[in-house]
This record gives sequence, C-alpha cells and structure tokens, in this order.
Amino acid sequence: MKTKITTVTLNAAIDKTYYVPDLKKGTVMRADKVLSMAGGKGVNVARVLHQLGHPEVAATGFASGYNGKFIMDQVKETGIASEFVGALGESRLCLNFLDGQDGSSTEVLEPGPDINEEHLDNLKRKLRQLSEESKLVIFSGSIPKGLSSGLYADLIEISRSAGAEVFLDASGDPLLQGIEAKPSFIKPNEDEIVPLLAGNGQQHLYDGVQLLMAKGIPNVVVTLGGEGAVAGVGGKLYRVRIPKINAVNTVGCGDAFVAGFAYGYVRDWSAVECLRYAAAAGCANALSAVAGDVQQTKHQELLKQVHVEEGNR
Ligand code: TA6
Repeated sequence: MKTKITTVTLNAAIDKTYYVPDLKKGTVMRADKVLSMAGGKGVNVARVLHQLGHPEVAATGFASGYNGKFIMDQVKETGIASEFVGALGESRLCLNFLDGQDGSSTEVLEPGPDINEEHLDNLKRKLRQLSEESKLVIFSGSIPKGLSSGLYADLIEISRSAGAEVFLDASGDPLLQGIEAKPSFIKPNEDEIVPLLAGNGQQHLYDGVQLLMAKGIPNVVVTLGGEGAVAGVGGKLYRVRIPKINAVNTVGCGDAFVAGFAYGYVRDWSAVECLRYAAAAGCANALSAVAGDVQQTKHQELLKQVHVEEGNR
C-alpha cells in the first residue's frame, strides 16, 4: 500500500521573518532578529507532515538559483525527499515583518523565477513519477508569473491519472479553475466563498461550503483565524472551535492545517478526527517563531482543546 505524500510548491521560497521593534513605514528600521526557512505553502505542508510523524514525504515544484539551493538543502536536511526541478533566475524571498509593538505581521512576497516550456515539461514528468508513487499529492500556493492560471487543473489531472488523490490549497483564479478538476480537498479563504453566493455572515459560509461539496469536492474547509473553521466533509457540515492562544507568528497556520488534515485523511480517520488534528496543528504553528513549524508536544496539548461539532451553528 502507498504511504508517500508529495507536496507541490510551484513558487517555492525562502521565508524570512524579521523581528522589528517598532515597524514604521518610510523610516529606517533595524531588526532585532532574522529567521530564514525554506518555505512557500507546499514546503511548509511537507515540513509539518514530517514533524507530525508521517514517514514518507516528498516536496517538488520549481526551485532555482542560490535561493533554490538553500531551499533544497534545508528540505533534505529536514528528512523530506527534495524533488524540485530548476527554472531561470532566483527562487523568491517572502519577507514577513513582525512588529514588536502590536504583534502584527506585514508580508512582502517576491514574484519568483521565470519558467519556460522546458521547465514545465520537466515538472510534469517529475509529477507523474511522484504521483505514481504517492497516495496523496498536495498542491499549495500561488502560480509563478507567466504560467496559466489553469495550470493546477492540468496538474491535478496528471496526478489523478497516475493514481494519486489530490488536495488543492490555492486562491483566486487558480483555485476557481482548479475546482473544475475536482480535487478531494480545498481550503478557500472566507473572501473567496463570498463571490459564490449572495448575502453574508456565517450561514453564508456554510452555504458556500455546501455549494462546493455539491460541485463534487468532498472536503471543503474555510479557516477563520482565531475563530477556528467551518467545514464540509462527505456531505456533512462541521464547526471547528479552537482555544484562545498567544500567537507568536500566524504565517503558515493554514499550511499546518492542511498538513494535519492530510495526516488523518491518508489514515482514513473520521471527519471529526481529521479536523481536530488539523486545527491543533494550525494553532501549534502560531506558537512558533517561524512559518510552517509544529512541535509535537504543543500539538498534543492543543488537541485536547479543539472541539469539532457536526452542524451549521
Ligand atoms: O502560507 C504562508 C506562506 O507559505 C509563506 O510562507 C509564504 O511563503 C507565502 O505563504 C507564499 O504564498 P503564495 O500563495 O504566494 O505561494
């Protein structure tokens, strides 16, 4: 039986977190501390899956230049199979400025490298091979400039025809087009559900989730930051409630959520167990200084404090 989970990060990054005592636009600021981590959404998902104890995790996507080497080296050192393909120029830096005054986070994300037809063919070949070996393939994050926003739909088709199940965590057009390829899981943002239906409020979110399930997507989750999440799994609706925590850095919480859900999903856990595990992973990530980092002890502790109820209240 296959156990491998492959994550796909088309625009892999080095996530740099700057601790700035008092962030002020238009001034010169000196950072107290800087942390650098291999990132981009799929890389974060891979790292958290590994930290949660999933035995076989691979990461692919585009990585190039000095930054790409940093990303691939760190992925390998973590114990994740690095299966990236090259592109032209430098992989991007994603900068996150944490303000010491109010704890807010301000992100600046570079566009990323140039990708031509040959690079794309290499990625498709690599993806086909990894999908044959994998139980689940998770596509996460933005599509690099110059590539079609329908790309996820094509890649999902490749993975599925090679025998893997597929999760998609994207936004905007890549998500809307990717939905047409019916991935097994999506995690739209609250504001992406809004254009799907008229009206607003929480009931509206449940209607959006139901509509997406009716389109043939069995697992739909909308995370709501400190308010937890609403979800639709196998035709039923769920409300996920999380404890109040003192968040250190919320960047990567969504990725940790996806990793937690995937961990349970490939083990055929119930909807409630998958959602509980996922939400606890998201919360645990917020307690770490770096993006996409879940400590087992914190995760175990938080698991006891997450509550998942069936229904739309
Ligand atoms: O989810 C957080 C994060 O993965 C950051 O680490 C940063 O790299 C960013 O998202 C990239 O998102 P994007 O959607 O542009 O691929």
